[in-house]
Amino acid sequence: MTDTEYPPISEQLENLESAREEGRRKMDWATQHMPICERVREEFVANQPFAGERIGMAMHVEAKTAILVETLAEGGAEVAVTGCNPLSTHDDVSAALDTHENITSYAKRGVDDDEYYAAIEAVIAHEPTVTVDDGMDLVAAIHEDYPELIDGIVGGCEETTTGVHRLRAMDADGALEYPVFAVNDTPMKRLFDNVHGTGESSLASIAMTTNLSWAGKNVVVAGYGYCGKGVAKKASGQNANVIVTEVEPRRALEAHMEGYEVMPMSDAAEIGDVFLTTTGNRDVVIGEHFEKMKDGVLLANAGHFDIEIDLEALDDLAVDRFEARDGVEAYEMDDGRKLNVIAEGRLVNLAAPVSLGHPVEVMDQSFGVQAVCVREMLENSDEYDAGVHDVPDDLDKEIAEIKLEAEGVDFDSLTDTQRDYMGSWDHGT
Ligand code: RBV
Repeated sequence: MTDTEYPPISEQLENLESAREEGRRKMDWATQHMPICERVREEFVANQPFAGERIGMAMHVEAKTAILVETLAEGGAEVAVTGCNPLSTHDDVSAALDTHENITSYAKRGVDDDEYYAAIEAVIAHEPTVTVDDGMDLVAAIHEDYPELIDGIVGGCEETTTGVHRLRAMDADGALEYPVFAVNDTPMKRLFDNVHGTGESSLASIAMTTNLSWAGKNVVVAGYGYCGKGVAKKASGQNANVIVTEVEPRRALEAHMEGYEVMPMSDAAEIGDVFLTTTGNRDVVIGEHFEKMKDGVLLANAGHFDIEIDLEALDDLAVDRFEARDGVEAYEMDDGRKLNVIAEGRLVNLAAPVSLGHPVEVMDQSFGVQAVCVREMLENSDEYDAGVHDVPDDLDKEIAEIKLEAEGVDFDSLTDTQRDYMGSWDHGT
């Protein structure tokens, strides 16, 4: 492995031994609830599909992600990993990972922009043959600053909606020079992770951070994609009155037919108690909205980047700001109203001090898909040209079947007659 200037986590922490122990304890807990990754790991240990490969990763480095990292390393890869958000890393887990002989972890919580990108460069210095990204920062850095490495890269995998969106834009510009799987877009990922994972973990993080109730609140959910649907459903399940804002007419109608109030953000701003953005876009809650908001509102973001709530505008409007609680910054307006921003407007389910990310069970599914996608990319690299690729459906089904078996859920299969019927067109009344 190449020496890099940015040091691995083990060279950055005091109390390294106790950090490693605590990180390992968190991973031991997670793995007990990750039967898919366990099964895939057994297969990888036996077959060593990644022998001789170098995998570079930029993800939320906490216990569940660590299980994916280990799963890949135990399949024979050398893995270099860093964070994909300055606040989502658990240093103890990062330290525990870094003890593995095939893993180098550069992830550290609370890094500034320079350190964040230095750690990404440190991963790239390992000259990965495969990249695994959450948000596309690795792919972007390689294309912009290290294009000479692209020839040696077999392909990549992308975890999240925003990353896939960026990759598709890059592909449309003809700028994406190696194949990448859109892991986010599989049913086993987005119907569970985006919906249930985002819904449960965002609400849990906000509740734990504020100690406030959902019941009886007006909760404004910006964006009714998969994540917004999850947040709206779970908030409604906690007895909140849910208001949805949307820009896409069919999604707005879907939300309306689901029983939510739908209105523009400029109207919702006046009545919301909690605002939760899930759009993946920028400037969703802006100056004119802050001016109308009630005293004491909570503002949080569950989208990948911290640009959905315009914090610069909020800061300009504020006459004072202070840390109201751990993870809560209060912005005081000149009329005395206080607007409370949670986790600096970064994705709240991972970036608040108490956040733990999505629940273990859904990440087992997402990371199970990731693991078999890395295997597929290396096994059948000839089949994938530069560009964004859908994950083969059989791989996604393989993960679903492992999960159902682990849950002890049996299900039906088609008879031959049924299969013939479904494949034929010559039947009618
Ligand atoms: N996510 N990871 C976690 N490791 O705890 N929680 C959520 C974790 C992923 C999720 O798959 C989503 O697509 C992405 O984070 C957004 O950055």
